[in-house]
Amino acid sequence: MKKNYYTIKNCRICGSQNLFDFLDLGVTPLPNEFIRKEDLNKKEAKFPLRVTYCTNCSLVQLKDVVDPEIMFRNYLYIPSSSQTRLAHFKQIAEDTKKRFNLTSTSLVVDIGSNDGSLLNCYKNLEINVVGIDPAENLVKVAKLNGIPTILGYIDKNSVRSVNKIYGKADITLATNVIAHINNLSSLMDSVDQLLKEDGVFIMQFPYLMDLIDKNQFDTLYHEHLSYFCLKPLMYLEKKSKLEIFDIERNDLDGGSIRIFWKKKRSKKYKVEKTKLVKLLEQEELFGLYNKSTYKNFSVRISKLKKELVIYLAKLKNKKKHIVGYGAAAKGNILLNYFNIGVRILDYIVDSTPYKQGLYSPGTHIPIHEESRIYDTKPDYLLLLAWNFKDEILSKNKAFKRLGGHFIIPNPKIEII
Ligand code: JHZ
Repeated sequence: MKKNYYTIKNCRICGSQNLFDFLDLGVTPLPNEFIRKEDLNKKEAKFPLRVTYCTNCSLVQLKDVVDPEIMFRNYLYIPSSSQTRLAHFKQIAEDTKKRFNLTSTSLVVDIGSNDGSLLNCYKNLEINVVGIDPAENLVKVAKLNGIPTILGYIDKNSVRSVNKIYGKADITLATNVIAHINNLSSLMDSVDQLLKEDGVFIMQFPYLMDLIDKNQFDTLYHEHLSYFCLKPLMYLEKKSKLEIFDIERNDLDGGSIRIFWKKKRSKKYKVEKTKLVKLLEQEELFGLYNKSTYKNFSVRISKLKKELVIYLAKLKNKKKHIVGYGAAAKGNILLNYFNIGVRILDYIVDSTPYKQGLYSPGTHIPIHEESRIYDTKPDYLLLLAWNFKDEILSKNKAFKRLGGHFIIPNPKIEII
């Protein structure tokens, strides 16, 4: 059988071989490969999940690269399953419209446009949009929602199609997708081709400082090849035709960062040098450029695993009923790494219609719609989608009133 992953020897940004392996999350199924009932007895494909740190440019990255065709052709995750994310998208559209003076003649291109939720916010502001996405099922949905979308990855072909049919872009967006892309130099070349001379590239992703600080180990999974702070992006900048001119941090997904790029030859936007230098200093002070930070992180994760597993076992000894909340990819990583299966969780609830009726990868826990918790009234809900804690707690006040509790797994175990 063809091997459908390979192991890197060099850093994906700077090429250095000085890689320090600091975390091994085992050999696990892909966290978005939900299983149909009739396939439960079939052998699941599993892949190593090892994390390494480049001591040269400070990029944290996966050692093992799974063929993207396996992960992204049919994709069950949709951003529109959360009101918090949709509100954040609306805000991105309004902010960028204002800041970059977008009008009805402007073009916004979204890389990894999924079901078109983000572009829909621009469309509502009467701005022209086009998406690029490799998931056949989601491109269909986006088109049905009136969002023109090109099926494919960001590469020469998709860029040529956009340029030919829609022209050059004022704004190119990449929210939560840069981590999925293996060849980052080629991405930067493609974006350079997409943009107008004074066009802007905006990328957003969960920020490494937050990930380490808040023990978000479960966001480390096969789809996410890189975990960025600013320093490695400075290395990428040197090799690219684009440069960073601004940065903004926000609270989405447990702490994200937005990076604004422009063409090096464009003089339209001032480079916020002081801001960039300050963040690099903050990263250094926090320890993002030290091996020991990552070693300590790995020790904290082992401790967290022990504590949560013991806590859940005690609840089960007391015959308590526990249900998972949110069949997030990150949740599946936690369940597999902590070995939490059907003996602990009765089922998982999730608001995504595509996930309901399926089973969680590796652990084979059934996934139901959210209302089921009010039928079976479990004692505890293990919050797997912890990044939407506020939204989920606020819509389940009735569960609390019934005497139920939430277990929040990180940054440390919290019972609400
Ligand atoms: P959520 C995905 O990761 C995959 P996941 C991807 N690789 C990525 O980078 C991040 O997104 C950004 C459910 N839910 O968004 C919906 C409820 O059931 O954290 C989702 O299945 N009820 C592209 O999968 C899950 O939780 C609710 O009220 O880790 C959250 O998944 C809410 C708010 C959510 O992404």
